[in-house]
Amino acid sequence: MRAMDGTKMGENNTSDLPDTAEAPRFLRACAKLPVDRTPIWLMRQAGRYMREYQEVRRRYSLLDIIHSPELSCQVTLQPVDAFAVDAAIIFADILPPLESIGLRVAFQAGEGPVIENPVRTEEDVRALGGADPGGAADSYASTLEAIKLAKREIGSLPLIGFGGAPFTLACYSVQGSGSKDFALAKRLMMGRPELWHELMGKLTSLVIRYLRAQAEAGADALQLFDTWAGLLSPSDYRTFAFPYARRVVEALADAGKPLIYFSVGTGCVLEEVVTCGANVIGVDWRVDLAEACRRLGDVAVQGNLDPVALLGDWPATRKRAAEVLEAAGGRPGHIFNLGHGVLQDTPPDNVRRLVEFVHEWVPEQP
Ligand code: 1CP
Repeated sequence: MRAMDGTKMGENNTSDLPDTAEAPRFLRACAKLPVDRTPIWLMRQAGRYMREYQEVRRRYSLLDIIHSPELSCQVTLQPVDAFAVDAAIIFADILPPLESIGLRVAFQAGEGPVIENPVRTEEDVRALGGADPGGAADSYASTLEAIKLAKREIGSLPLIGFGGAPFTLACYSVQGSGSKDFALAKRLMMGRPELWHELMGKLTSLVIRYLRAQAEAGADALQLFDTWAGLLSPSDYRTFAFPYARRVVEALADAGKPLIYFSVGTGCVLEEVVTCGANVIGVDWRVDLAEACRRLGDVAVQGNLDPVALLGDWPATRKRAAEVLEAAGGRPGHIFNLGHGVLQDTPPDNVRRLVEFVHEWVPEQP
């Protein structure tokens, strides 16, 4: 694919983006094309901080919502109706698809996810469905339906599909729950490297299938969440996690949709992160955005306002949002986002103001 000025785009994945001025600004930014305004969407933009979401959650569990295309579509649209965001993200979760390879996923009252049959032994790894879908895709069939429904509702507004990166999925699969350090998972990785690689191979195949199915169902872009990558030393990340994220990106290169790789706590290895080949690299707030852009080179960048900045009075939020915008300096290919998901205590009015502020901002002429 060629950029608007006819120059060849970088080596990272290309997508079927129409090279027209009418293409939505989020998709134009994914392709590093010039935009009229900086596009913005927020990770976890649907969720607990919204009254509309709380109302749905009073009547339905998280899994009820995810397994109902209608409810999932309804929740996906809540932030689209409330704020002028430049993309929707399908309401789902990274863990339920694990059921298609034989893990049992539950969410307990405290909202923490639980894997009822965590992977601990060779037999456990062997038992996982792996590359054989075996008709078990039902665990995410409702998400694919929800994508079709949501696409019908939002028209040209881009819809983002997503999945967990293999390492982050392995963390939950082995640990069996959330954790500060995922020590059980890392212990298996360090103590049984061959078993770890076998597990990662199976998770990688699952994520590739899941993301491809979302693209085919109509998702306009795909994001790979590597939430726990920062728990690894650079050397372990390089050996045990990153190659599998890269394999996902490579396998989806022909899906024709922009791919975003978002990893948390990987500021020290950004130069390697970009070699996964994704169109867009998402960065957290622990790294200065101007520095991240320099180190990442010729790729679109998404981020990176500290989610806590949205909790306080608007002037404090605005100051930090302006810093992010100025650090990106209006470069083509900046997608404004938080450095991680929206927090539960976020006042929705701050989100509304943030979206307006980002859309009003124009870079200073040099
Ligand atoms: O009922 C609820 O509201 C519980 C909270 C919740 C929500 C809103 C969970 C449980 N999952 C979700 C939906 C969800 N999960 C989305 C929504 C789409 C959006 O609007 O953005 C997304 C993108 C996810 C992805 C996800 N789930 C990640 C990766 C992103 C991240 O935030 O790092 C992870 C790590 C999960 C696991 C998970 N699911 C739920 C919780 C509380 C967790 C994290 C548990 C932990 O801290 O270990």
